[in-house]
Amino acid sequence: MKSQDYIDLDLRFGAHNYHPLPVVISTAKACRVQDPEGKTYLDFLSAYSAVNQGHLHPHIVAAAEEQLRRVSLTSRAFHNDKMGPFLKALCEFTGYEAALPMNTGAEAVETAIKAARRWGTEIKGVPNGRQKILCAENNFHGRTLAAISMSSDPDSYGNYGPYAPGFVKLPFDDARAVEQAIDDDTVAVLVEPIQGEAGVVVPREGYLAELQKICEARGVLLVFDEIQTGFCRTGKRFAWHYEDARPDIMCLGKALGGGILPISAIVADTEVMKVFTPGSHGSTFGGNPLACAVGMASLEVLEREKLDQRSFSLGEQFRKEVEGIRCRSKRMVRGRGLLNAIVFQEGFRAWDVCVELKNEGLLAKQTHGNIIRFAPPLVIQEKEMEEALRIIEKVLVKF
Ligand code: IF1
Repeated sequence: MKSQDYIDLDLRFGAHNYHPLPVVISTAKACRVQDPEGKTYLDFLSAYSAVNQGHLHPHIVAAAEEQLRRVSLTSRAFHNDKMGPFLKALCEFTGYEAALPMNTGAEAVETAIKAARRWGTEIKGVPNGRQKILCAENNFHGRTLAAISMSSDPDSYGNYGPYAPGFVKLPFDDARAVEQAIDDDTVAVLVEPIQGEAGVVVPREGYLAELQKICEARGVLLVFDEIQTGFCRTGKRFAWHYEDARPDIMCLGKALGGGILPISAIVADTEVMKVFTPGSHGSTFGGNPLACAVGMASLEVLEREKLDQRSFSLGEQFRKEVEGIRCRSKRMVRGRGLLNAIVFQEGFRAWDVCVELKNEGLLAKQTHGNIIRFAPPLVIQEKEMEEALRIIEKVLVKF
């Protein structure tokens, strides 16, 4: 079958909840993917940062294969011999005392919300039902009902009411607004340290540290959603490391699964994590031995290959070179590490650029119509980065 045949099948038998670029991927290795016709592309999306380690990293594949010969799924009704070692490795990698494994990013966010609400009632003393969580406008925290109840994007939340109560949306990058909105019922502040879907919006320096100080002073938990920004994507292990603004809870996902399985978690210190008691939260698949083996290997790759440093230095190069490209419609290049975006003028159809980039052999996706996100696997080689920059220049000069 040809690419178009697969696209037709998707349209004929699938729900139309996406508008993908017209490209079909059938194989992949490291930074490159291939379509059924055999054309190869540089992957500059990395499944929205879930493939930081590169497609089918041999170390992660080997861990999965080995585990598939042992045991894949036990449920949490029993212990398994992979979860403990994985959680220990995750705590050491992140610098927290405890971790709670789930599957998708949205579930990690739900878990953080539940932890914060319980902490609010059981430790802080907020009456149950009154717990309030402050979040940011233009956030993206996933597709569950709680996550879309925080959303300010009608595409995400439209006609899905009634929404979950207890969330207050405040402007992003405005610590003063947070300070003023905190009241006796406030249990947490939840933000992305860099807003991904909003178009890679990097807050002013000092914002994250200010949030941390305000939350500490007012007895409110600080929760960072590092699902997209985490695991070396922004040039540090976590985006909050730029400001040493340690949150009380981190939501983790995407690259924790090394591009192989959905693996998510929250990490926190025991003081917070102890609010979970038997029966109060869980998942059939969370903490399964296959996921734990893959998660552990994913962390090992990030650490051994120093992907934080690669991401940092290649990101500097990327932004510098893209800033230098002559393109009439380009307004701004922004980002950290290898999470970057080109912002075009208002009303510009970035989709057309993505189609041209695809034709030239590079895959990237627009957000908000006039912004393109560029997020290659962090294992990208210098030569591949140069190849990508030549393609981006060749296409951008036409716009
Ligand atoms: C889609 C966006 C990126 C996330 C943050 C939680 C989640 C995500 C900060 C939920 C997920 C994904 C979802 C994916 C597209 C993608 C995305 F454009 F929608 F916003 F990356 F930028 N917190 N983001 O970015 O994680 O439950 O999906 O595992 O198609 O919805 P999930």
